[in-house]
Amino acid sequence: AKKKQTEAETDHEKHIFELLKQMGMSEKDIEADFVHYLYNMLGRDIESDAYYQFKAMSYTVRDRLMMRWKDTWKAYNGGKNKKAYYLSMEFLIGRSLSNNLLNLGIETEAEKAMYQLGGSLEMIEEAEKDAGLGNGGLGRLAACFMDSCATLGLPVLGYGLRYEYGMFKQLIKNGYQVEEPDHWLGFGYYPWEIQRSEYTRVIKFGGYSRQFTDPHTGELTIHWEDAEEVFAVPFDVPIPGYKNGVVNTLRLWSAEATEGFNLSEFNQGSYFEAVADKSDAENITMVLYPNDSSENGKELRLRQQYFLVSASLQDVVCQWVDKFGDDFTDFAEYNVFQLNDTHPSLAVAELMRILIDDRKLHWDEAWAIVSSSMAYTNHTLLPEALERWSVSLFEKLLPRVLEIIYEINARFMKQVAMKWPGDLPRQRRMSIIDEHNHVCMAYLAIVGSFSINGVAALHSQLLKEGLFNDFYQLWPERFNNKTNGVTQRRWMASCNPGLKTLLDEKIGEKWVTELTQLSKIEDFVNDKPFRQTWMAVKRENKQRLADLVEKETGVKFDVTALFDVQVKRIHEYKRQLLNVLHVIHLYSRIKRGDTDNWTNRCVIIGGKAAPGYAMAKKIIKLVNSVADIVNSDPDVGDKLKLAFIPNYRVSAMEIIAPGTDLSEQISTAGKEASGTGNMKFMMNGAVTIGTLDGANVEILDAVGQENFFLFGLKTPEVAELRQHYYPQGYIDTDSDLQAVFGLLEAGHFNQLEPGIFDDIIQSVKSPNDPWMTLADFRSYVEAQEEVALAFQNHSRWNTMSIINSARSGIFSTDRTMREYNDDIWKLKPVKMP
Ligand code: B1N
Repeated sequence: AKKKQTEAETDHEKHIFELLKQMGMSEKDIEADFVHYLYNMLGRDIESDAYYQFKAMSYTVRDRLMMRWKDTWKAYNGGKNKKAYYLSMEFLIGRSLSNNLLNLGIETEAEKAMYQLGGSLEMIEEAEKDAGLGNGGLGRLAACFMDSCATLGLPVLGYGLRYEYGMFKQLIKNGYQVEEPDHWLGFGYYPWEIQRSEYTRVIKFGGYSRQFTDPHTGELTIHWEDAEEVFAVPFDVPIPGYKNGVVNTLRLWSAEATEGFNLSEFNQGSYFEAVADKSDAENITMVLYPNDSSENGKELRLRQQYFLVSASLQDVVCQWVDKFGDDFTDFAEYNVFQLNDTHPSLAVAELMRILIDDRKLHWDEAWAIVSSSMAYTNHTLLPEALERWSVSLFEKLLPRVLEIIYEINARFMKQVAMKWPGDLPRQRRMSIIDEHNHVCMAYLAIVGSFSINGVAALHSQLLKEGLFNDFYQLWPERFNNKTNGVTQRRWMASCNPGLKTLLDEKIGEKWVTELTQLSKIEDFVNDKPFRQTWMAVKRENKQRLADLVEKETGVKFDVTALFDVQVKRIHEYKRQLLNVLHVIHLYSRIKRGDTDNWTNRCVIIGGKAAPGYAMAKKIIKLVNSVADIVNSDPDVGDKLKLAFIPNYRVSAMEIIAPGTDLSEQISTAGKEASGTGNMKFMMNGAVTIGTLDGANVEILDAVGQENFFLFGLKTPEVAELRQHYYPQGYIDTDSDLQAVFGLLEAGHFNQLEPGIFDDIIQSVKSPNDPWMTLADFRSYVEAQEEVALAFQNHSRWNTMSIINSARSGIFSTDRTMREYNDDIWKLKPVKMP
């Protein structure tokens, strides 16, 4: 009877699935559903704000993902399949509507549907707010990874946090950055997400840990008592693969107070206070910390990290137990966790805690599982970005987790002593607990992981030689490189329709899932009509960018000029200052009439500064101040323009990258782990001016010296020069530099605000300037002169542009994900019917 019943159920299910699968993809179906959502569900009409129309279209598209999503989930969870979990504090998704339409293959249908209704798809796509749940490269990389995994059919789940407020909105007032909260959810929900309260997990903080011996069995167990508890509620976001029927999941956790939160206060009769205190719990996922590459050290940040890690690991372990009970013998063969930097590195200790305290495994069994299921990616060498949390904060917030970290360290220290007997300095250097009583999160991650990778060849090399050298000597086999990439679906196909049309016509559509196909366009490098269209596409994209600049800043760009662009977070190591010094140098040349054979240039700088990073904020002010003078000087005219684009974000880059001629990647050698903007520019036919840093090294390798403007010191030269760096020497021997500092020090750009740039001037002139800006000035100016000459030869520039794009095939995250999978995850891709 039971069997009959289940058969009947599956029959019903089949029937339901048949009904759902009739979800049509035609223009008419889309039109009907759009109208249904707009009028019936949202209670709006076709005249209403574009934002509601965007929502209606998103629901329409999401409907068409649901069955695929369910089927994919089934394919992953049906048998016993290995899965990977990408744990990340950031997923910088940006907009999703156009991306999801592209991946479903129904862009044209949606366009026609909107046209029928008298609307425009483009307009409603632009009404979508960016999901800015990340700071910069690290967060955007996670989003590109998700897109590629879905496209490759890899069973990878993203785990992150559903911040109420994402990356702040940057306004520019009187040239200064002003931050405004980014309430990206608007009123209500994100249209792409599905709340799944049934998978809510409970997260503990505080209290104390107590050993407990069972009076009957004598068994020792550990209890984490008197903790405050917070709910982690998951919201799932669908991640469709490109036209392959796969829909992967990004699961974002949101904090909610438990009913029992502050129960003691309730019991003491402080009803009002107890309810008001609910906000303490819910604050955990209130806001993204806006620091890129710098440590923050705030208690709430540690809470966020533990909240993410504990919720995600409980989620995975509970699903395991539901299916296989308490048998964990082959858990590590079927589960692998990729840690996106050290931010989720508490996972090492938390999985130990879950396995030992909750699942009653012995230490050695648990450690064997943990240390063969964790893999750690490092994203920075900057010492100021390395996370260290004080032991006292741990004692207060995560007492039980700290005990486990102590035990991990004690056992690890024994191992170090065995390998290097008597080498106390080394033991001190390698201890997870440092001499200032801080937990070094990178060391915890390394000790607990079977794979440790950097994000570009140079970066991975420097990790082995420098920062993690002791660990490399102990475990050389754990270290590997995985050069970053970007997804060509968003960063070419979706954001550069002109280029897509040209490529599809010339080499077919295969490049969309196999980017190395781009090399085929080199066959057309001498084909006249192709070259002309290539240039025309670039011209059109430059016009789009010029329109954006004018709208945002009022500055008018001449599209025949060289568009010279540096967009990224503002940081001294990225050297936006070097760029500004060059602009001042050009301005000074114009003023003294040194303009023979001149190339007109429009310089764009954009990026956010961490709100507490005073020097970065001052650099923004300097850019704006120089821009004011340069752009209003009639002597300058079209020869030179400078614009600071406010509120740089994913959706802005979708216009900026296609419209750029020259990509500025000018960090001090050895400081930029990889960079990914450099790849987006390259794909879209920009030529790079750059140092030998991060992935620039590999870009140069791919395009050759003749298609890249290389300048500056190399990493070992930077290290060597540090010993005797004397910046005044460069000024004394370089009249151009003297002219630049002459203007700066005379207050030419800040006549109404005297002295405001003194700290900037001092910092670059200081022998302690870690970024050695002046050391690279001459060589940068010379490289820029070559750029200017090359650009005058339209034909030569066009060839360089084509070659840069043609050879960008290796910088697809499809390649990156294949490498992660081949070397680290070892997942079986699924094929959906
Ligand atoms: O990660 C990117 C790289 O391409 C960049 O070179 C690198 O700078 C960036 C703390 C970071 N490294 N570290 C961070 C972000 C947030 C935070 O709170 C550090 N971001 C990077 C992708 O590999």
